[in-house]
Order: sequence, then structure tokens, then C-alpha cells
Amino acid sequence: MGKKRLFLINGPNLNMLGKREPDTYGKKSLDDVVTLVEQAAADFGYEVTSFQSNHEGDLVDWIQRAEEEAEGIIINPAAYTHTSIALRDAISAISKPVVEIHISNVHERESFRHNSMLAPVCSGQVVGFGIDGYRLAALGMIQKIESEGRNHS
Ligand code: CA2
Repeated sequence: MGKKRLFLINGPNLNMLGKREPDTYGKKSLDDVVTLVEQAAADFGYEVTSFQSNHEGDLVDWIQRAEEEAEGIIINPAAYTHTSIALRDAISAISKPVVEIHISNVHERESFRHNSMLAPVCSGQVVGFGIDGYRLAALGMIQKIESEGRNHS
């Protein structure tokens, strides 16, 4: 059996991390985020496959892939959080746990960011801890996977 794997999925505009809007999203790049998650996951024997896209359908494809190729998904769906029934349906359709993460505290921002279409079908949500939220999401996700494995064995 291959190593246990997490998918790290980032949605539209997150390729701009570290290049624009540092007051909201910080100065670190998406590569820094990937390294952070890889290091956190490696401590527990997990590998990470990272994917970023500005296109909704590509994100759906990767959520579907996780059913066969990953133990769980850490996803920052970015603006699609607030709009996408397609992403919600994709998450609903897989059996693997999904943790939603937001860099900013969406609840102290505009009201259109307060609702997540995806949160009701996710296993957990991390909001407002900057990019460290990705590490926290990875730890929570791994804890969940490992404890569920123990319960079923
Ligand atoms: O706080 C988050 O992580 C968000 O998911 C970020 C999304 C926003 O639409 C959500 O409401 C909250 C926006 C991502 C845009 O990322 C950029 C990063 C750097 C520069 C410009 C955009």
C-alpha cells in the first residue's frame, strides 16, 4: 500500500498569495502554504498533493479524484465558498473527510462572506488564523482520520 495522502486544494486567486493584499492575506506565498502543510503532514507519515485552480470545474475534478487517491481534503475554496453548489455537490458525493479553511476571518468582513455553501457538507472549518490555519486544518484532519480508523478496526 502507498503512503497515506492528503489533497490540499486552493481556489481562485490564491495563486496571488504574497503578491497582493498583504494586509488581508499576509506576505507568504502559496508555495509557503504547501511547505507548511507538507511538514505538518510528514510528522504523521502523510504525503500531500497540492492543486490550485481559478476554475470551478477543475476544483470539482480534484474533489472527485480524492475519493480514490486521498484520505481527506483540506480546501480553501476562496470565493466559490460563498456561491458554489457544484463544489458542495462534489463534496457531498465523496466519502472522504473535507476540512474548509479560510485565511481571513470571513465573519468580520462583508456579509456576503459570512455564508459558506460548503460548510454543511464539510467535517470541519478553520477560519481567521492566517496561513497557520492550513497547518491547524491538517492536524485536525489527520486526527479525525486516525481516530476513525481506530474506531473501525
Ligand atoms: O480568507 C480566505 O481564505 C478566503 O477564502 C479568501 C478568498 C475570499 O473570497 C474568501 O471570502 C475568503 C479570496 C482569495 C483571494 O486571494 C488573494 C490573495 C492574495 C492577493 C489577492 C487575492
